[in-house]
Amino acid sequence: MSVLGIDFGNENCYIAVARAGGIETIVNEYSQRITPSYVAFKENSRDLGVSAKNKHVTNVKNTLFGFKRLLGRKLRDPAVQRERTYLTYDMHELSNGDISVKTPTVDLGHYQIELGHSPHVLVPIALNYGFYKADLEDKAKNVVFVDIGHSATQVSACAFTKGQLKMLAATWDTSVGGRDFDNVLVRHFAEEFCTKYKINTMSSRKAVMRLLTESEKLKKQMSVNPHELPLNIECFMEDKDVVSKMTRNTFEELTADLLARLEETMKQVLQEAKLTPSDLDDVGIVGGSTRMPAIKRLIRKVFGREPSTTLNQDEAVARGCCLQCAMLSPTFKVREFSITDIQPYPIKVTWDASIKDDGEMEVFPKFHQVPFSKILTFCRSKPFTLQSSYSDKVNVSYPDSQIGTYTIQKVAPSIDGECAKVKVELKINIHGVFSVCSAGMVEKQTMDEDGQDESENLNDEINAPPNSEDMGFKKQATNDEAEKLVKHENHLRFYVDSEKKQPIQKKQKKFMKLLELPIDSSVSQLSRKELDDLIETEAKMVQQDRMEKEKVDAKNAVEEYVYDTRGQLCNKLQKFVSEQDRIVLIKLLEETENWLYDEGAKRPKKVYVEKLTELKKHCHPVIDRCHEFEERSSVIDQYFRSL
Ligand code: ATP
Ligand code: MG
Ligand code: K
Repeated sequence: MSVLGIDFGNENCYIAVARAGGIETIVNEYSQRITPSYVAFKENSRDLGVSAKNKHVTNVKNTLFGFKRLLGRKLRDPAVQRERTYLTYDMHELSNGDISVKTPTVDLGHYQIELGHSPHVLVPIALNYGFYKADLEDKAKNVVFVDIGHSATQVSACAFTKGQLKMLAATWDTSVGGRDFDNVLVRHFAEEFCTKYKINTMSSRKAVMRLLTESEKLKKQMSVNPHELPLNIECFMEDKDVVSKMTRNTFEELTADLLARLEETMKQVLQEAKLTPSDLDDVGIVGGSTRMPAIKRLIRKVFGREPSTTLNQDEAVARGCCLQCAMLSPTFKVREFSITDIQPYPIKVTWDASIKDDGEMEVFPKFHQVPFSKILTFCRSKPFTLQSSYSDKVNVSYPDSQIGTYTIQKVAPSIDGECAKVKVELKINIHGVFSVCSAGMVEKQTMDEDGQDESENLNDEINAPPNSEDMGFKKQATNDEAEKLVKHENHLRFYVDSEKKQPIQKKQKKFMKLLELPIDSSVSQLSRKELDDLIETEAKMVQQDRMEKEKVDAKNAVEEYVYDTRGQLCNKLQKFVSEQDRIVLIKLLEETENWLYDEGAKRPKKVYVEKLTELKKHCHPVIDRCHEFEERSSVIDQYFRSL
């Protein structure tokens, strides 16, 4: 079993794997650790990563990129409309509002993902930081992490103690990333070219793309060089070459409002975590854009210290994810390191309100510790429905604040006709995903002390499971004894009557048994079937990509053989073939070359394999004679040298 960590960035992906010796970032087919998050669709196959990005300009409409920020959103979502300005492919609306992109290979509908967990990406970074730190003590060390990538910015504050990481607060701004700095340059130069060369850059998609590429290059150069740097693009538009220049100072002036927004996000994290710069022990930076000197300066200004270089700026996320995964995996034995995350958005549940009951409750306030579960008790005599949603609509960056609907089934009145007590467990798991995970109906039972061994577990000291909280009754209860939860190893849940103050020697014990109830959950996510269909589509495309690659390889092999053998026939093979045969062979090779460019350009793999076999049949006798001669000479050579 492999353990992987993937940093799926808006612009770049990194993948780390756990090996016996530790965690390693793996390389792509170009031996690079960085792989662009690009997929290009062609008629029969796809290009992924580097080759897709390199050919973007020539395959504008069918090259998909920047799709991370579209995940889980409908086409009409304002955030998607904002993204459109960065993209070069067309998006369409499916009947359910989902985004679809038409490509030659396949119609890609359905981008979907769990809502709003982007800040959680900071946990792996922090883990990757703290896990290897030898100087953690009982006294907490406070560390801020800043991740500024291509499309967004995230900042978090954590407290580290020995073997423990606790998230304190997180802030983020999905509207400032490296690409926004590039776009400031694009707009600036486009304006300049308009007056200087009378060309309208924005009217040509290709021109914008070229200017964007050059602007990003210039931005990176400015990170290391404060002096005036040139921008040259030959044959930019209307056969005109364009030239311009910029200094780091000018660039920082032009991007002042982006920098101000970043400063705000950084300051906010201190407020939320109730920390001052003097409480901090370190500041870690990740993401490509934190290489900008202006951003390093901002960090010094807000946090009062030099950003540290402990983390691998580009690979920290993938490596941290991999480490976290290794901890969860039974295959790897990893030193214990406890992680407490926080829930970025407050979550509430609502239900059919009844008398003296407002029908809603915020169960997980903003920055509540995660993982965590809470128990609500309802008094009901028939099935009922709960709804969960994000309660702070303004700050959740999704138009739909709904999370899910959960119907607690098989609820029936108790034997004495009263409504039954139903315990519902609400949970946010280690991945930050909310669910109504279990429900149970309390049944009264009596049992003889000596008759049952389960009673051993029902001692007076009842421990609630870690990371959980009983929220008590959510409706005026007819029978309002307080109850405590006991969780047995086998997941059966029992409730003990807390009135049971009598000595333990009592002959008969009255206690409650919890009868598990089925929950019908509907959350906005792909159904199993939809997911399986997508997996199947992907498997087909992988298969097709492989077949296409084999075909191209087979064709290249023919082409290579033609060039190689023809070259040799005019060279070292010449003396091993009669002139008459040589002319015939060269003609055969030339015909094959023409065929490759003409009717042989697009044939199945089999045809190329057969073609190569055919060529070899004709040419190999000559090549074999040559080899034989060479071998013989080498043996004779060696013999003479050994004398
Ligand atoms: P996101 O985290 O938003 O999903 P990402 O993880 O794909 O995006 P990164 O790979 O962290 O993004 O960073 C890419 C960004 O960093 C690009 O905008 C790139 O221009 C910028 N960048 C990389 N190197 C430098 C540099 N030397 N100076 C300035 N910016 C840089
Ligand atoms: Mg990133
Ligand atoms: K493990």
